[in-house]
Amino acid sequence: MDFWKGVLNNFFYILLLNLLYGVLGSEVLRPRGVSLSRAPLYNPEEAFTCFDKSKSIPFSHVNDDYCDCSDASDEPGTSACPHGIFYCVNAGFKPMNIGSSRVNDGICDCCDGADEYASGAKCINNCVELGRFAREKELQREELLKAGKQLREEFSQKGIQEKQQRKEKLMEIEKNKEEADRVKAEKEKLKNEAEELENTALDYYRKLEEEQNKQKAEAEALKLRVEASDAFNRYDLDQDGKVSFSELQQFETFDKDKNGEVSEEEAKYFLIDQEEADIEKFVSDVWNRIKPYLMIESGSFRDTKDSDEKAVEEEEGEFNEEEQTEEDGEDEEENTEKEQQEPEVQEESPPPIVYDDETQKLVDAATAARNEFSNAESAVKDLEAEIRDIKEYLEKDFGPDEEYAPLLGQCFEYVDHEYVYKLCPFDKTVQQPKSGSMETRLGSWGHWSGPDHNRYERMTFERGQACWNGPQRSTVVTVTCGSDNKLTSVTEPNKCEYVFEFSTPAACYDLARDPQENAHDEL
Ligand code: MAN
Repeated sequence: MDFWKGVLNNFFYILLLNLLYGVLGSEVLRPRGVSLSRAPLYNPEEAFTCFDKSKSIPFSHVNDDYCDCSDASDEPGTSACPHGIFYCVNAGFKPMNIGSSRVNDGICDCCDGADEYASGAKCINNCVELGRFAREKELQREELLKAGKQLREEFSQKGIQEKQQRKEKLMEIEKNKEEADRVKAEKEKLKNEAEELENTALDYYRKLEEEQNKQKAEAEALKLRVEASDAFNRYDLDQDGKVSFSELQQFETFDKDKNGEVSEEEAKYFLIDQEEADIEKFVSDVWNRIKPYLMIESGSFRDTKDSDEKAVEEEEGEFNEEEQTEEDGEDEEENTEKEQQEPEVQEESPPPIVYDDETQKLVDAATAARNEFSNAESAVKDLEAEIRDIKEYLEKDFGPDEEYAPLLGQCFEYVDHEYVYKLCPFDKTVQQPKSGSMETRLGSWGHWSGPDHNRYERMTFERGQACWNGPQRSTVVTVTCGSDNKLTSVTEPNKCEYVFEFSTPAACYDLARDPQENAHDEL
């Protein structure tokens, strides 16, 4: 019975509310601080039940400045509950929820001043003014959106067209590449055939050359041995089959430092730091050390450096070791090089090989076939590079309608007191000191990084130049609707992390607006 009474009471109460709403517009009788949508939950004819159902209290306890409900629902219009919500009607502007602790705290939070009904604060109701201002703003925003959307449409058309053109071009190039591959394969076959013939024909000449080289090497080795043996006999003064350092001391040639006498050290140097050498040792090692000195003496040592200069340098390297300090390592290296230095005997260069007519024709044919193959090969490579570029372009995410495509290839600047910043969409962000010195890369194009509902509202550029003692530089670009493409602000909230703000018609979408902004039910 009680239940039906309650339903009826509620029904009449709601009917009454609706009637009043019809008469007074949005002014509906409800406890202070309660929103229109929650008004039916406060029925003066009934006990009030806390929203969390934890308690029922007489209706007279609602807004009695004593907190009964743990969810604060019984005190929407006072500051009695710690976490209550006070609803400002703000007629003429937009309604607002504020924390109930701000009720009667002497500060006007609601534009209609409703939150300060008992504090004595002199609040001015400026809701109408704010509403007008907001509507003007909204109008401007709509106009901007309208103009921007028109431009966005143009951008999008351009972007779609660009991709279409590239798709067509790609098909054409892929066809050309099929042909180029075919030509390349054909030219490769011809080249292989020509090279096989050339190889067979050249085999004879290669063997001939090998034979000649072998003979030449043998002759040279023999010559060297004869030379070395002659010298051995010359230096083996006592003819005991060994050349000793004391024998070498008799020859001026070995006076390396030219001080008028051949020291023991100097003589031993030529014997590879030994006391003496037999004929075998002399031929294989000692002669190689002596020969350049003899050649210098006779003036037949041809070298890039003046031979005297070289001799002096060698002396210094070898005998002034005490003077050497820091440059020791380098000099050692040079000495080793010098020790191994062979005299460059002036030889006549061998006459160029002259092939018989038949072979020459095969060589020419193979050279021509190689050239043709190499041309065919680079034609394929060029086409491959073109295909790669186009595919890379086609894979780029220029927005849902390709509207960001026209930004590729353009850069936008922002100048602050110290730097010129540049945003080159899909490429890079940079910073250049106004003094004109080197650019610093603040990031290379990474990806769109906006929230799920619109990932195109943010761009991320990453892997920029490393920061001193820090991370690599990076940039986040927030993208908003604007009547033209413009980099409007640059900040560096954290060291080497840059935030750019960029406005562009490409971002003039019709997105569902913030629900908070749509809460104009009591305007
Ligand atoms: C340069 C600029 C700055 C950056 C410092 C970090 O001066 O790139 O933006 O903060 O380097 O050392």
